[in-house]
This record gives sequence, C-alpha cells and structure tokens, in this order.
Amino acid sequence: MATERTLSIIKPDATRRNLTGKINAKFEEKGLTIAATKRLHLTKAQAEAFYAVHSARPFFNDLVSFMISGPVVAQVLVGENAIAQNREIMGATNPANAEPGTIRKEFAESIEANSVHGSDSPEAAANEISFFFAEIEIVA
Ligand code: IDP
Ligand code: MG
Repeated sequence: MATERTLSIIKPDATRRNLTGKINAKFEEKGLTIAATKRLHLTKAQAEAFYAVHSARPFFNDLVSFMISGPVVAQVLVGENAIAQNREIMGATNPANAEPGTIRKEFAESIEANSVHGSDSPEAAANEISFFFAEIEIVA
C-alpha cells in the first residue's frame, strides 16, 4: 500500500444538516488526514463539469440540481490506500445497501442525496483534486 490522495465532497444534504464535523470525524478516526478543505457553492456549469462523466446518465440533471442546491465542502484526504479507504468509510451509493457505521448508512437521505462524494480511482482522484485545489493549498 502507498500513501494516496483522494477528493471528497460533503454534499448539500449534509451541509444543510450541519453534519460536516460528524463526517470529518469519521475520516479522521480511520486515519485519513484532511490536507485541504474549501466550502463553496457550485455554479451549474461547475457541477456539470465536475460530473461530466455522468452526463449521459438519466439522473444527471437531477444530480446537478441537487449539487447546486446548497454549499458543499471539497476536501483532499490523504493516507494509506486513501482512495479505497474513503470509499469504504462512505459506504454504498444507495444508503439502503450501505454497511452499518458508514457515512451513507448513518446520514444519507436517498441514493441521490447521499451526503458524500469520493474519487473512485487514482486517475479520477488526480483530476478531481486539481478541479478544486492548487498544489500550494494541499498540506498533508
Ligand atoms: P458514487 O458517488 O458512489 O461514486 P456514482 O455512480 O458515481 O456513485 O454516482 C454519482 C452520484 O450520482 C451518486 O453519489 C448520487 O448522488 C447520484 N446517483 C447515482 N445513482 C443514482 C440514481 O440511480 N438515482 C439518482 N441519483 C443517483
Ligand atoms: Mg462516483
């Protein structure tokens, strides 16, 4: 295993319910370091660009509307095996299928409003981190 970086987003359903601290506690308890953090309200164009890989999916327009419905917190998480580790801490996309103790099992409202995003590969992590952060802002 190697030290990795991954991109996390705390989604609008979670910021609306003031869950940022509880979600960050789960990352830190599992040994991930929050190496960069930024709260922002995405524009439609920004959300469409971030989720461009899903542009052909039937839920794309709803997903974009949801992601611009309130503030998000974009973060770089750093640690051993951070990409897979974060996906494990998040739980399955659909909270109905998520394992106990995961963020989505505990906090998600639905398959769409599922509280967190996490990069799914090293390539996605690199692209998604550079979407939000400059190197100088990432301090592990
Ligand atoms: P992931 O976030 O677990 O990686 P993806 O398949 O990459 O899941 O989907 C991106 C996001 O799109 C999900 O986190 C969720 O917010 C939304 N989404 C995925 N599948 C559905 C669906 O079937 N209906 C509505 N929204 C969905
Ligand atoms: Mg995904």
